[in-house]
Amino acid sequence: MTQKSFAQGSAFPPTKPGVLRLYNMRFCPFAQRTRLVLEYKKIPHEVVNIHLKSKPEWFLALNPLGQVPVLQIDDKIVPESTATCDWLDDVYSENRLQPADPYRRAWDRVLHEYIGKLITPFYGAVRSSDASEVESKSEEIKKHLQFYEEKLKAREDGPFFGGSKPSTFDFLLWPFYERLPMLPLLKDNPVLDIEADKIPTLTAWAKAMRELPAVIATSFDASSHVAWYKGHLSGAPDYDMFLKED
Ligand SMILES: N[C@@H](CCC(=O)N[C@@H](CS)C(=O)NCC(=O)O)C(=O)O
Repeated sequence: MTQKSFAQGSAFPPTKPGVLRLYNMRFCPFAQRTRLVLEYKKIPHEVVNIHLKSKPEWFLALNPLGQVPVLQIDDKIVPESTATCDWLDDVYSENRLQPADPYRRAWDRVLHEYIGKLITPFYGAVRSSDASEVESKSEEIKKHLQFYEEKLKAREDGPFFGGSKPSTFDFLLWPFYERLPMLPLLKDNPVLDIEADKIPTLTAWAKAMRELPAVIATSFDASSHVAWYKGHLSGAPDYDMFLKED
């Protein structure tokens, strides 16, 4: 299967019985969550990348909201990153990602519910051209990172939120954490750095995450994220950026 994105007017790539398919966009942090679970659990699958500025008709028929990620196998279709991660964990139930302990599972849900306090100011800052607004959003991000720092530290069994191995929440948070270092580069302002020394537990978490083959397989470095976002912000994103295919 080509990694190049499928756009409006393209022919539907036929599905095969019993083969799990992910509709993806290579730079989408939400779809990266699903890819992390697929890679971590070594679940066989194929990937169909979607051109989100010119969506194929067959993709909109599949998910009228027009968003990735979407999983498909035979007549089953699951959109929404959190639903895809839980579904994969339930169906491919070896090496569970969701904590067995109900209290811990409840708190992972809480930590996930609060993720917007990171995502909203981050994308607000990415899109803003007002330097003082960007700095105040960066302060919000840092404040919320302290919240995650304290929660992870209190678990005392790291390096992961899941303990000695990752849980679903580690994979829900990671794609956004991976993108945080692009802000000072994108805005050319070192003040926007997340200041790793002030969040030592999260910094150790990020180091452990970066060593996971699933993270290595799905990550871009900060300068690649910057290159992608510059195109995205200009209104003409290159969905096939960095692909070596002809
Ligand atoms: N709530 C969704 C958000 C997914 C999302 O925002 N995906 C973006 C790409 S990163 C998308 O498909 N955008 C296309 C659009 O909204 O038209 C999830 O968690 O899966």
